[in-house]
Amino acid sequence: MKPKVATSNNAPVSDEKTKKAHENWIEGIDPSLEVMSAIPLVLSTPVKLLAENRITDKKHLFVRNIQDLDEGMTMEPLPLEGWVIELSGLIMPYRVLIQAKDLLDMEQVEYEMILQCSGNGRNNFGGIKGTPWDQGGVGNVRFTGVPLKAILARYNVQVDPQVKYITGEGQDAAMGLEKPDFEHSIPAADVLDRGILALKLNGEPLPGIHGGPVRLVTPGLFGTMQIKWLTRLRFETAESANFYHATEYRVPNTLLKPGEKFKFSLENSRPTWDIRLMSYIFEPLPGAHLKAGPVSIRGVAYNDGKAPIESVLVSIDKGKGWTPAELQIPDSPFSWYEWKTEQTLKRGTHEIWARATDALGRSQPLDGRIFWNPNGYEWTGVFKSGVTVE
Ligand SMILES: Nc1nc2c(c(=O)[nH]1)N[C@H]1C(S)=C(S)[C@@H](COP(=O)(O)O)O[C@H]1N2
Ligand SMILES: [Mo]
Repeated sequence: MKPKVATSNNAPVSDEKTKKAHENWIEGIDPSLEVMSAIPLVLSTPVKLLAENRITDKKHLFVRNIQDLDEGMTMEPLPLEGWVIELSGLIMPYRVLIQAKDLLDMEQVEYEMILQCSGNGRNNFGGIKGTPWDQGGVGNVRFTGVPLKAILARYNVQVDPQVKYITGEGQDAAMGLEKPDFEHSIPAADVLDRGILALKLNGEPLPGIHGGPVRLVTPGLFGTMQIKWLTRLRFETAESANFYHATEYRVPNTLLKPGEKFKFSLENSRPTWDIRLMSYIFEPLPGAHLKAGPVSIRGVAYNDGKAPIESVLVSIDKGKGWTPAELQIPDSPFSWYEWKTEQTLKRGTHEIWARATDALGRSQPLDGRIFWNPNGYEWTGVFKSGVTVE
């Protein structure tokens, strides 16, 4: 298979980067995914592919490695045989080794859920360093695995009531001396409530590139908290001081002005844990050329699963008037909600806007830049699709 050379809209990928990625193109990944970085591998999904199916096919699913794992650079599953996950920290017994293959004999649960990088939509903030994500760092997938709670019960592990965080580590290692090894702390309450050690993606063994053979998956949290190639869980009283947890992947507790300097500490900021409210317009796609008259408009909306999405409003006149779209309530609170409506468009150029609101009263700001933050995380602004009507 000879993949096409892909470019990102806002940040043309350097020829060198694209060449490198394509020399080692992973068989089974759609060649129209955009190369954001070759090493570590970062691939973005064109929105038109997201729009094709309710469940994002594994060949279309974005890839975001902060660190590559050599044996994980494949769409094939990695062997469960010999893979060990260590539990340590404030637990009794103080160290427990779990053979990944034994998880197959336990009861499995499945979540249909959003997997989304917290940097998704970063380009909307304008001029922020980091992976230049447009809207392609998200997918709606099914993860299947064994609840951590059930594993603790099965292995007779007692968790000290002082434990507040569970820190996950993967088999991958730092890709240079200047950076530490990636890890994240997740509130123990969330992981114990619904975290699973996932063995499957969309009903098939987890591909190496998506964290096989075992991945810590906690529905409702941003992608960076979904630890691939899981090798260890530490039960702790405090959040990790690791660079990726304590400095990166955080947002300030206060609103900043665009460009304002900010020094992150554990106290003045919080990790990008819960997925922010989002909407997408899948049809018509940005840049579409349409015929005047009735136009079918459809898309999706999602949040962290803590409250149902109550409405998606659509505007064809930059927010002067809004029409409620027909919303389809999914079985899983963690997956995306599909919505649709029909509007009559006159000749000219238009912006179609979509705005979601949930039962906690949260709604998307008309201008998402009010949540500007130095690393451009958690974009939650109204989705805007510019189209031309002839
Ligand atoms: N061990 C490990 N887990 C990881 C990462 C990583 O580099 N190493 N990247 C994280 C980030 S930032 C994201 S957005 C998701 C991406 O998941 P995907 O590559 O399956 O799409 O994995 C997360 N889990
Ligand atoms: Mo991410």
